[in-house]
Amino acid sequence: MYKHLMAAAATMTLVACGGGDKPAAQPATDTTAAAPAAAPAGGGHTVTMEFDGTNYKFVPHDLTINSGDQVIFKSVSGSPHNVQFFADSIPPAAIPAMVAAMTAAGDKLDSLSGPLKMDGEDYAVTFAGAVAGTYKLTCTPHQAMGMNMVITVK
Ligand SMILES: [Cu+2]
Repeated sequence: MYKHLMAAAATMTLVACGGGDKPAAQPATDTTAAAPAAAPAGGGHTVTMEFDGTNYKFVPHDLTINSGDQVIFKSVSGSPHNVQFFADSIPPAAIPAMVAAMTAAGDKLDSLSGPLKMDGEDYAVTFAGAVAGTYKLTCTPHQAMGMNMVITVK
């Protein structure tokens, strides 16, 4: 019985110390965190940008989406990475839509290239108005190392 009391007292002391040492962080009261900033109209997909010790890669390498879906590219290792489409590797009719999508997503290197992202950073591209077809893309810094993928809009 005494041991139980001591354990309980120790636990309470730790809790009390923990609460007193840190500023009170109350995520539950942060109402802005609950509301997504910009919910995509279509479905959402996540592609990670990685270096596995041998290869630089997008995971998955092949992804099929619907027009209007959003793809979030997450840099997880081996950064910097980016997303670059080539005008001759996407449907010609999709070029205006993809230039607009890359512009809407923020700074870019050129009309079909997104900004460099460090590990832990995301880059979201919404395929609004994207016509059906295959969209080949690469990562500019690791293009020579074969870091590429194919998104199929159905
Ligand atoms: Cu890369």
